[in-house]
Amino acid sequence: MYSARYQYAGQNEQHEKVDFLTNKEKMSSKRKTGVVVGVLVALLVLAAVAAFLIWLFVFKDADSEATLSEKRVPAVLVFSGHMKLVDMTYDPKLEDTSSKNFQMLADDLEEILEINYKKDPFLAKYYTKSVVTAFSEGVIAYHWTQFNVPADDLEMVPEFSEERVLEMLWKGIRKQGKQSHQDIKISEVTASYTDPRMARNPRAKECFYRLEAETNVQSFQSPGFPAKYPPKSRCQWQIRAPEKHAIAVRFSHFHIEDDCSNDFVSIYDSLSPDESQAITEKCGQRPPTNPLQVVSSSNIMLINLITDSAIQRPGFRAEYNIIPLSTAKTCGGRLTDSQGKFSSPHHPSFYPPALDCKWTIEVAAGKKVRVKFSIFRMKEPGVDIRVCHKDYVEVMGTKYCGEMSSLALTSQTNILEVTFHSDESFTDKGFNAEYNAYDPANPCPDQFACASGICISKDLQCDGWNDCGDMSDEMKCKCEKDQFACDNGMCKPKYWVCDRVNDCGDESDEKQCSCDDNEWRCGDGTCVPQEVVCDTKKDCGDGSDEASCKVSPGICSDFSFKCKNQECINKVNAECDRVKDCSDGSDEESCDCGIRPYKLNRIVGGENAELGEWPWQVSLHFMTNGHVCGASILSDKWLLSAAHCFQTSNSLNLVTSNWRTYSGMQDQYKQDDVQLRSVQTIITHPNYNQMTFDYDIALLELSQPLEFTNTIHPICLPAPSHVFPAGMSCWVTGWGTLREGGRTARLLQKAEVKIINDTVCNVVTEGQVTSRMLCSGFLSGGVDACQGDSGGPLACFEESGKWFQVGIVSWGEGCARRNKPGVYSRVTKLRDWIREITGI
Ligand code: 4AZ
Repeated sequence: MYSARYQYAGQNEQHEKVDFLTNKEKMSSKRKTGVVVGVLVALLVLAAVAAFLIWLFVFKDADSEATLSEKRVPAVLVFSGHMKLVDMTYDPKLEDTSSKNFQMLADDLEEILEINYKKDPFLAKYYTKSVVTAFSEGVIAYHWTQFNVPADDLEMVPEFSEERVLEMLWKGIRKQGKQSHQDIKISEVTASYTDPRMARNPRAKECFYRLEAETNVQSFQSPGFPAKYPPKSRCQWQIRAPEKHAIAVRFSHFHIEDDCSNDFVSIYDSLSPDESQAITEKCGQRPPTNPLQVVSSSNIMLINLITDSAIQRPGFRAEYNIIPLSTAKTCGGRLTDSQGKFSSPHHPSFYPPALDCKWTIEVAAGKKVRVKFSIFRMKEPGVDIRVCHKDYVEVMGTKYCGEMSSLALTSQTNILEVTFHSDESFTDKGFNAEYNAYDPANPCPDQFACASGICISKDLQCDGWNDCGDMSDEMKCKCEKDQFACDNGMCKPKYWVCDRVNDCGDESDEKQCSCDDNEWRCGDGTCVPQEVVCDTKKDCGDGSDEASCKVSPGICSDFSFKCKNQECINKVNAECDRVKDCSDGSDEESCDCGIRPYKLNRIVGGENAELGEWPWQVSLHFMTNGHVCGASILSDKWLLSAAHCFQTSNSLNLVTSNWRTYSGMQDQYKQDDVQLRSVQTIITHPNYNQMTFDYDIALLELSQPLEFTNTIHPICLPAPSHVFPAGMSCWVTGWGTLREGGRTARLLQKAEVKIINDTVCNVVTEGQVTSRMLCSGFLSGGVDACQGDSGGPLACFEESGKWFQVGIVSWGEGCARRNKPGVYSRVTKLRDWIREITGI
């Protein structure tokens, strides 16, 4: 695969799902230290608590479909936090919940909490219990308190604000000296709203673990791992380290249900599940290449596993150890070499909370500094990335946060300062950066200097493509004869005009293409009379006039989805869209395809695919030649590939025993979890034409069925009526050569390409495409499939949440050449033949 493109933020990226609980996003997460905030804030918090409770008890109740008006459920409210005890020496025995010391002090504090809460008649009415869960040096006591509000009093719920609870506690504690327990003095107290599922009583010892971290790596795992965690788990791990140490935890295996509101793991930089000190909350499945790793800011950490009764997954296994606090919190420094690298603390692990670092880059006088962040992920719930009021990187007075696939900055002088700040809650992977000194008089020797300071090849200037990321390479261009002059001054290839893609950015390349009032514009840009639309006859070359017709059921055209019972559905892309359209349900049958079982880290730059990212991709090895062609998984027994991989001048290519198929592979030199299968039958299309590459399709029947795993899963096949419009972004994958005549790739490559309008395709291929072919790529060149990618899939992600195979890599004039896009076999046109042979 050839790929010379630079990826920009927001360009059709699919970001890793953010796993924070949605209800919590609405919650206030500011650390409360007994300060009573203004009325306005109190009202906001009240509204947030009310919204959460309504969600929790009305919508979230999975076991009941009844609404609040039909069935009122009592509310359980929990507030958790910590108290600082003064004039008390810390006794390590307090760490053992079964020790006398723990029990006596916990009992006293629980009593103090109860007395204070009960002084407020309102809180007293609903007060249920207070529990002290742990102590740490300081002396800090961790606590939570539960209030039960009966169903009849639900309207009282908004009265429970963090401010009210805190005010009551604080008032009582100030007067504490005058009451019983005079020996206990509390100087600070916090309490914030907490998910009741996380309120655990360590004295009950049910799924509650105390771990002592040390230099040696130790491990722990969720109950039932690697089989399944139990339903309705409420597990807690309190991890401690010696003073002046931080704790590092790495989840080597992590597989929790995908829906974070049901099952999740939450990690705290505290011994209390206090939202204001949450490090992260995660669910889903993570491949070994993207493990979850976290570091605490001090010598304590709390990990919770919460599950419901619906779906159980294997859970997790984690390794933990200590790092001296001096190492854990050391970051920043002076960088004086002319080039170098630096990254956020502990990257790619999550950086620790509450940390500030500063890097001062100083290069030779007269030079300037260019910094490129290749990975940038500092994402937090409820943060406006224009303000970045929580965690951020600051360069030349601008704060950066959120997620960016690339960020390049240049200095004004020979010195550049980069500061990093993480607050007390929610951390992330951070960043990886590279810098180099450059001469401002000649910032990019033999290259084009973008306004942002980065350098790109001169050939990319004025090629119609935004290579700089800030459009500076496409401004002030003199358009060539074969280029279209956009209204905004840019030049684009003439072929891009009227292809339904807004290439100029100001729509000027698509403006002149509208049809007359009584006409309809086809997908390929041609105009047809309005009355021929939805007349069950194909009038547009691409059939788009019949693609989305809501004609009466039963009327069948080439563009209808045909149900098994012969019924016709006149709806675009009806198959596997999670809506049952056929009365026999056949449009939603066999839809366990086109999904990625692994949750992926999609921010990694470059074009290497991640393990499990394309689980239908197969590598075909021929005799002793190693990888020669690609294929895709259709079912446990059938692979789809290109006929030209088998029908060659060499008859050995048709001998099944000469082929080996590798599924679940990412690295050609690694065979872990890869399934090797031999081929039982090779079936090439009877109409395959070696001269024209028409009907370039082959089916391989495997000798042994595949076992589907996280990295091995079939892709969905589109129905013959499926429409993939021009301009749609799809992905081609393979181990093909990285440039024309080059060597095949060791790691699976991915490239984003666009479906090209059929008329343009026909022009650029000089009429060589048949209706069994389609073009995809970029007319400006730079990204394409290449030798060795043949037989592999061109996959498009549909709104239904599934990947469909639109094409099979077939041919092209060279690779990634200007105006020479890749040509693919058109799967929709060959769909019926696939069904005939395989029954799929
Ligand atoms: C090949 O030789 C080949 N640029 C595959 C795809 C393309 C070119 C050549 C498309 O297998």
